[in-house]
Amino acid sequence: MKPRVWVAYTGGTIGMVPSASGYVPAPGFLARLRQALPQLDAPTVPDFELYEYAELLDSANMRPDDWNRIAADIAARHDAYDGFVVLHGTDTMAYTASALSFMLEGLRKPVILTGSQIPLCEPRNDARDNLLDALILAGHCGIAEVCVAFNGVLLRGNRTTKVKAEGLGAFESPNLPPLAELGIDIRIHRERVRAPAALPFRLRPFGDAEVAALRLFPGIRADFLRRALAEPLAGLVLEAYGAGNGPARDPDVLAALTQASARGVVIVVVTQCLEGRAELGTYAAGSALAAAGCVGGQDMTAEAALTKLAYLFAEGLSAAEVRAAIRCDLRGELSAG
Ligand code: ASN
Repeated sequence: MKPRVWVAYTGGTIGMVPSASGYVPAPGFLARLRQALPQLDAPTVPDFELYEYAELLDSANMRPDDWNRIAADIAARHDAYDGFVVLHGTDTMAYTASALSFMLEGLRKPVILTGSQIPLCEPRNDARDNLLDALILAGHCGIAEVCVAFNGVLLRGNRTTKVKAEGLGAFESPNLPPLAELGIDIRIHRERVRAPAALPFRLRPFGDAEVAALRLFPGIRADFLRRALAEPLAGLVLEAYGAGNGPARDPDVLAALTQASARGVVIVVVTQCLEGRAELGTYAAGSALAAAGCVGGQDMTAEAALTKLAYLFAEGLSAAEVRAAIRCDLRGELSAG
């Protein structure tokens, strides 16, 4: 019997059509898909059911309530299908993949996000291959993780970041090699795949704790930082330089961070670099951030750090508990230093 895959079509370029103001998401994707892809009936392609969301989004419009909806829809069907595909825009796919990885605790099935850089309606497109790869992986790979399948690689979702606005290889996971490579054969690197958690499957929806991200830049002013850190902010991902360094020469900036941390704002430092980790003790300019109460996010992406903060606050943890948990590997989102 063929495996059964549930496909959620949320929008994104993959299903877009041209309009006067540029590409827009369009309903009726299943019919267009069947027409464009006669191979869908091939014996190697799983059976699938496609669910089209009522409001199809350019993923630039995705919000945490959309993540909650997608997670709840997968959770409701977790036991009934062999795997899941989420068709999604590329702009915020790394955020949704990271969010789903935290929300779907004890996941037992593959959840594969994909999309494309060129819509299916164009004669030259990457939609066809990405979609077929995602369907086949969801039905057959046996990887019980939230992943991104794109341009011939399968990446752990919460390690993924969008690295190209125009190229077809839009995603990389710079701190973790791919879980699988799709060449002539599909090569799965089983040693990189996480075993399912010992916990039973459970949905962990996000609440409304306010979390945000801010990229440091030379000349950042303390009053700007103070406004960003003002109530009701619960957590901030501070994208710092290199190994987790900041403008330690500016006592007002350090005071703004120290005061916010003392009020209970959790400030997680990640690196602006694509590769490597934020370790706050490497330079004095990083130790000063630690002294101001910030925690090093190690080699997490900014996307993973932001959604992990949202997840931990939704679990009802105190600021001290969130600071401790943020450094723990919960879903394969970080490597121990
Ligand atoms: N703006 C599009 C989106 O994120 C980009 C894409 O999917 N390639 O929905």
